[in-house]
Amino acid sequence: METSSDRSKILFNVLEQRIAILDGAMGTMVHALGLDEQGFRGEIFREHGCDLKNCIDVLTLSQPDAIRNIHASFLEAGADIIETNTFGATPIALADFGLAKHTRDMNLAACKIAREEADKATAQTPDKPRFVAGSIGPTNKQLSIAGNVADPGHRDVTFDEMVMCYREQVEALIDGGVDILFPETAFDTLVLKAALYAIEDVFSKRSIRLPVWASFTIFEGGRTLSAQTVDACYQSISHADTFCVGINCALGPDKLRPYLADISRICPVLVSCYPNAGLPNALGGFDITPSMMASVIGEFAKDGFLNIVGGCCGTTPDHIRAIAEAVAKYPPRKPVTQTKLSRYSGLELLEIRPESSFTIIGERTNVTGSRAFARLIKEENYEAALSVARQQVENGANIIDINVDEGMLDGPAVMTKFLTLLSSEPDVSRVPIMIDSSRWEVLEAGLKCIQGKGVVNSISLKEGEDVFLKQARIIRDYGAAVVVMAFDEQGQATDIDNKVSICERAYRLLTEKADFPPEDIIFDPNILTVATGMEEHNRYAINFIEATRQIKEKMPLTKISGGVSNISFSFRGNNLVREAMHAAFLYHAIKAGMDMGIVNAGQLAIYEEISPELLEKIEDVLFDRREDATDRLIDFAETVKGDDEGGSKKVDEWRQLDIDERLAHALLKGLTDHVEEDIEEARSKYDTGLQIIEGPLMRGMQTVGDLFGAGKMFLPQVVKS
Ligand code: THG
Repeated sequence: METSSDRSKILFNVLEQRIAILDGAMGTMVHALGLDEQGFRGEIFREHGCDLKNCIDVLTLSQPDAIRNIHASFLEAGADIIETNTFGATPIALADFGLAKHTRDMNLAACKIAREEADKATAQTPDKPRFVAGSIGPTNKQLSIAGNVADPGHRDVTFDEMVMCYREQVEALIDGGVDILFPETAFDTLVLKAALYAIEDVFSKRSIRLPVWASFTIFEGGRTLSAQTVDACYQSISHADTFCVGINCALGPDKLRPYLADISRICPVLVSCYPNAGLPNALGGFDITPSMMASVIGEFAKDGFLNIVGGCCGTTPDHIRAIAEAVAKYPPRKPVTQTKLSRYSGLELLEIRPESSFTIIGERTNVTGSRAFARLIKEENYEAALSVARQQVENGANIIDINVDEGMLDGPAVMTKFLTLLSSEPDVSRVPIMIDSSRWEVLEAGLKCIQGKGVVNSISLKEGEDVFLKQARIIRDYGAAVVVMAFDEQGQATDIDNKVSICERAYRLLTEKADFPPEDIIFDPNILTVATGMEEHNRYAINFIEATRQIKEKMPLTKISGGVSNISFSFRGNNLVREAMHAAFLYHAIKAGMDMGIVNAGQLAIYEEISPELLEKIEDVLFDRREDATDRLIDFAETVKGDDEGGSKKVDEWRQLDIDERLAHALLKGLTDHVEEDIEEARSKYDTGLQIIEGPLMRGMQTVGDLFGAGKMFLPQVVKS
């Protein structure tokens, strides 16, 4: 007897040879039958307590021959793969029709009908084997989008409930003998992640695997309903072992083109597309004819975008026949080899390339790191707490770190609430999320709330290898990247060798035993406080920087991060000195290979702007250059106190400079307060406006370019300038 793994081999063989054809729309074909309420009920559900009209899935049980005929007509039209009639056959979706308890029989019966028809067609044309894909729809519930706009923090279901629901369907589909598991028409990536999580869970419990194919749907602007871009969406599910990813339904074939091109360009697995025949017209019909559809899809095939193609809403056997003919002469797309880069996503993709500038992780959304944020969270003023996150993103944060670790708070509940609310704020949730906690329950609660590919901050070898690996595998199952602290059973690493060897040990475990891609690992070799007066702390900055250099040399695909504000805790209350220390520390750490850091976005000083006197004293401390370095910095710090509100306004000293220098300074710092008076003054000095532009302004821009090039300015500062 042929087993499912034999059939997988045959399927992959076909997909190497040619573009495979998926069937068309079940719903459209059913609609054409013109069934009334009694028709949907059939004999079996004659007495059922609620209306069943428009419950396509129930027809598997009430009108099995109708479903069988639809499969047969698509197979006859040339489909290589047919979908089981199970799009809505999950307990959650079936509950609307009072049919949840029929989930298993419905899925089993749907598989049986599809299997029999596919096998019959295969027997008739042995050189064209046919396959059955178990259709898994998005349900009628969302996880990333509020069901009710008036209550953006509420969800009708949890991630765990969604996983449970999908698990039931997946088990039945596997028992029913499908060749492919096919979560499709995903419009909320977190729901898709739940389906993939359930699939993986069933696979590992049964020690089996089947090919998995995921397809999502997009709207105007090329985003999912939950607002993710195509590349961000792919990144969110890139951890899952899919053989094919694609787009279906959506905007109709012609408008899909740019997004299909995007996914085809980045995707290391096969790519599919099965558009609808346009949106339903005023009469409920579809306007795109088989030949129109075939000509657009033929172009996609010609341009090498496709491995599997078919039709969604409104497509009939005639559409499938025309599509099959149009693509027959083109070879299948070749999957691309993706460069190994660290990639994360929120609503948008964040890709860290070798030439990328420093990645800023906003630190303010942390109850232990910000009194203001702590107060807002404790008062449950979530609206204002969200604006702290927004302020970090507006000030250039590429990722936001979220920490609600506080004794009085219910960590998992608060993390869930905050992340759920955050997902309704597209201007904030466009960046990836770093879930920061020292409690595992809080980290796992956070993982269940993010539709993007986020980062877990952090795990370590503190409690030994078993706990470490267990947590790492779970993080991997949710598809997140991870921060690993240089901490082991003996404690926190402070010297260079210890930091490096702990990271190497963690690396081996993660890559060899938890299937973790190196590019998803972020090491944090501990930024510890200097200038504390304790001699053993004097080399903390040097040790971090040197460990960074060695870790990057030994494990080049990994990333290095750290909590930058830790370095300056000795100068609490003196933000001017703290910010200068952060800038100086980062300047050197980045040169050594530090990729990202948790910082107060918007409060980074510019290295070049630190007064030479202060810089010298700071670098004496950072590099342990003299015995009395700490004392000298403390004494000097007394004389240069900035305001404690978090700004570093050097009491408008720069206003004393001459006009050219003032313009250059304002430009460099992005200051607009005095712009009008200064321009007036410049106009009286220069003959023409152009001379001002070509003179002081161009020189200012030149400086900005030079500083950025030398790693002395960060991207948000350049943008502000
Ligand atoms: N590594 C990793 N994660 C981390 C840290 C790290 N997460 C937490 C922390 N360290 C990084 N975040 C902060 C946030 C704020 C401050 C320091 C580190 C900070 N806050 C002011 C203070 O305490 O003086 C608070 C000022 C205020 O209340 O507004 O300095 O190292 N992986």
